[in-house]
Amino acid sequence: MATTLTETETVAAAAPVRMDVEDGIAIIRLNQPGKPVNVISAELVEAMHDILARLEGGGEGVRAAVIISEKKGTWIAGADIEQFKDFRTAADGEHASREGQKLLTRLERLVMPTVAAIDGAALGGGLETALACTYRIATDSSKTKLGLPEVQLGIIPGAGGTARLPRLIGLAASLDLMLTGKQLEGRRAKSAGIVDEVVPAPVLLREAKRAALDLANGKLKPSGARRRGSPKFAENLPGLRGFILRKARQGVMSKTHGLYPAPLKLLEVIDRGLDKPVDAALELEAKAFGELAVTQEARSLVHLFFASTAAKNSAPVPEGTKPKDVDHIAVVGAGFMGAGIATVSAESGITVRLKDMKHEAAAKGLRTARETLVKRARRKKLKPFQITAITDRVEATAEYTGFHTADVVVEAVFEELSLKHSVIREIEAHIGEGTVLGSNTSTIPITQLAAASSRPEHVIGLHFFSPVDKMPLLEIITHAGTADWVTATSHAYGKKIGKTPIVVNDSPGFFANRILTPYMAEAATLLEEGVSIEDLDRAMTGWGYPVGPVTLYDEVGLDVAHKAGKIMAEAFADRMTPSTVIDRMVADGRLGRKNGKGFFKYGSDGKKTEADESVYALIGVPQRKSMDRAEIQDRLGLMMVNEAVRTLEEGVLHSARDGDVGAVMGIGFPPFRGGPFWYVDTVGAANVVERLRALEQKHGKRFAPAKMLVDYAADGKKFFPEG
Ligand code: T1G
Repeated sequence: MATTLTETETVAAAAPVRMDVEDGIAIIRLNQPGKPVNVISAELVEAMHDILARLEGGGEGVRAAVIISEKKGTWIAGADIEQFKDFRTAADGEHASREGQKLLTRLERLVMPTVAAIDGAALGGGLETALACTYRIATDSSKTKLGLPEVQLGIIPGAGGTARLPRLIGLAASLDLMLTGKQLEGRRAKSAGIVDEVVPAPVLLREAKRAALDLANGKLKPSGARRRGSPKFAENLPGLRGFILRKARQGVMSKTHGLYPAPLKLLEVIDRGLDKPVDAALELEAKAFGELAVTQEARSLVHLFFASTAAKNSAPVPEGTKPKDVDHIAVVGAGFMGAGIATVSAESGITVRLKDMKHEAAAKGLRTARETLVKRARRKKLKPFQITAITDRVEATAEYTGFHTADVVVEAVFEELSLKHSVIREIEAHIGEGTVLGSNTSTIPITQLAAASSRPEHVIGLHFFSPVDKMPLLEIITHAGTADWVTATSHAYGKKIGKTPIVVNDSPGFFANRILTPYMAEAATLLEEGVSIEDLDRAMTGWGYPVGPVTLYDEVGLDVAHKAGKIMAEAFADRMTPSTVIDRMVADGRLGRKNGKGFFKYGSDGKKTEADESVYALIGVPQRKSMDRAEIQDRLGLMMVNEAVRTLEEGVLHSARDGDVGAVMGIGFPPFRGGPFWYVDTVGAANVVERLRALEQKHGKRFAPAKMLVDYAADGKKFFPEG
């Protein structure tokens, strides 16, 4: 019997928050309708003001309040980032920040104690809400994450975080959190002094109510109470604060080359606000928030946030295509990549058979996996006891036994077509109908691999990036015959292991290497023209890449780049003809960091030291010449952007959105530029075409702008018209 909701029930159901009074305690329950997470939207702010008015009014026998979420996995994921798109002026942003601050200051000034009962993500405005409460209890769930990641969106905390966090945990600790955007699990948040208690999720509400009553009865003192209002005593020692801020600034400059305004603004706001009353510090925060929220950097990073969550949450398959669950996989080839794939899969709860020709080789792969985990535990990204639990999920073997139970098999053997063909045949002799057969090839067309398969519809490219545990992108490559359930299952597998998957259509180099190759080839050409190794790398890190192209050659391995370069030159001879530089380097036995001989010299610790001057004679350019940094940046940067547009034009990419995610997360395209397509929209297609034409004039046809770019320039079109 369908029940029709009364008008009040409908309104209540649609409300993002409601309050019930239980045993003299107000239980404020968050549950944003129609969204998988709770965010601080205008509706939530309004509804919370109504609740605070009721509590300020007293009269319901309420002695304390608990704020808890009814949504699994998130407490509050921060302000509604969607709203940032509507900011037209700095004043718009400042106003939104002031509104958030007003609400949380009102919460903080409630006469009764308030307890934040946190299970799931409490990020940005979510953590700021908790900081305005008297007491914080978090669960020990792995989904519970606390942090202020605003700088990753090109902004700063705007609802009091820059004032309340330093006053709670001190300057240095709060800077570490706010400048990195790192997210802490419950126990680490407790040891950092952010939360007062950590409890198992099932008893969260009971413990929160107990704490609320104990606070009301004066039986419990919030641990932060002693410190509230003044930074950690020691940090007030003359000069120490200045030292902390100077160090932090140096760290920001070396990491960002000053290309990201938010972290620098954050340091300024905190420094100027720390000695002021909270209200004055909040004013500084709101003003800075507004200014940053309308910067191009912030718009690009917000674009990337939504582009990456959308790529993560939707695969280009017909509606209703059901992915298979992936609980057990097998990896063939226990080298650096194979071991990495086994590690991230086991870390996500998947059991793994790691196979190699010989058992020793497979066992070596397992050791590599353990070493990776030990390093992560050292960086406190993992608890030591978890290492054994994870490696216990990986079984090293030289046999194909057990492969028939695998949901996915990933082939990660040496990049050689005939070898991959024989391995595919071997695997298929041991797997059933329902198993996805993925290849970690980085350049060989999947169509060519599927040609060796008796079930080509099961074959798909699963292109991981090195190092697998750090690189967030998984490039999934379908060939014309790949079945939709195989694509959907591969996408779901990628999301399950914490990767951001993009799905592209088969083509030499797929998307990532396709746009990286002409960029790298142009770098080699500039070396040949006499530009120095340092100038090249400095120009491109100065444009926002994490490392320069020459360093990247040594990192990837000159033999790998040489092999990939040849495959790509065959497919795109008009613009990817490799210069002889790499031939000569490889012929001279220079493979890069892996054998300590490349464009750079390496110390006994394997770390890069300086450019190896002897390279110039080897590549036949005794004379160096200086080149305008902007020209270097244009020749390399626009090569990549232009090629990206071609991949959309040709249908390799399903969307410009995926292109931006793939370029930033896979090959280090500068995030503050939003990706190649967002970059074109930012500077204008006409501007890019004009610069390419100028380069084409001077340096040849390889700079000819893609047709789609010329059309967009002519029609004034954008890849993201909604901006
Ligand atoms: N605003 C708007 N939408 C959001 C959102 C947010 N803050 N967080 C998530 N979503 C959407 C997301 O786009 C996706 O949409 C869906 O929710 C599920 O997300 C004042 C100003 C919380 C850890 O930076 O890190 O607070 O694709 O797939 O993997 O100082 O989302 O389904 O349509 O990512 O379980 C600071 C951002 C904001 C946190 C959940 N907060 N979110 O991960 O789900 S700035 C953040 C996340 C701020 C204050 C300032 C993650 C998550 P769709 P999902 P998930």
